[in-house]
Amino acid sequence: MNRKKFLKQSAMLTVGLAAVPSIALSKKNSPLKNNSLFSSTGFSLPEIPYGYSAFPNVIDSKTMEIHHKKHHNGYTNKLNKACAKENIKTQRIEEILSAKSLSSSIQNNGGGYYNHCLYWDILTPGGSMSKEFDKKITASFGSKESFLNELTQAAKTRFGSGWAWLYQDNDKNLKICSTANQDNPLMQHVKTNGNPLLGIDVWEHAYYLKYQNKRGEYIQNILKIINWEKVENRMI
Ligand code: MN3
Repeated sequence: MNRKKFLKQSAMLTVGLAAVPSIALSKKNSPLKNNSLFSSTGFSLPEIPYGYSAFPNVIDSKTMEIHHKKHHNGYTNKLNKACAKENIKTQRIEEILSAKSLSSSIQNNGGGYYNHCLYWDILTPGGSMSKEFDKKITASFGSKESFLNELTQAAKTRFGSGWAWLYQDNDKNLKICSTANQDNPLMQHVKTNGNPLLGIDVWEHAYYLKYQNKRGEYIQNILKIINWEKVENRMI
């Protein structure tokens, strides 16, 4: 990173946060919208605009409800506790997660908070890629089919709990990766560092009630309900 860019990015940070995000993060890019802001009560659990029963053939409503009300809510509460304990007052979760080093509590709960906000945000009952985004995907991965295959493989082969991602690396190239636990590409210790565009939760809690051990089927189905317009809009 050159000095000018470094200074520009440093200036974006809230005073007191001793870290620099490795990529420029725009407000437009946040999956969190107003939920991203700290208030006197901290981060809040975002609403799911389409409800728990929006995707009966892909994710059953019980899984959606437990995932949101229990898992995501748990990460939210623990993140707020960790922020209070560590005196973190920055406004945006993206900035917190881009810090040079993270406590395990912020890494796990901040990651869990952000990843699930993004996950809910990029699902929709029936979405399609714009021609322009389709072209970008084809230019980066050879074809839309090979892109979907590569993403599916990343999600299927992630050992244990974690996430598969479409992200932009720090040169803004479109890339696919997977991360363990609640890690994501915003985190500096993650080698595939960059700007997350799409995240697929492959923790068993995301699919086990409906699919049991068949993670592959869950992945195949969830790719049918991606809001590609939102994924595209997250590009920087
Ligand atoms: Mn989850």
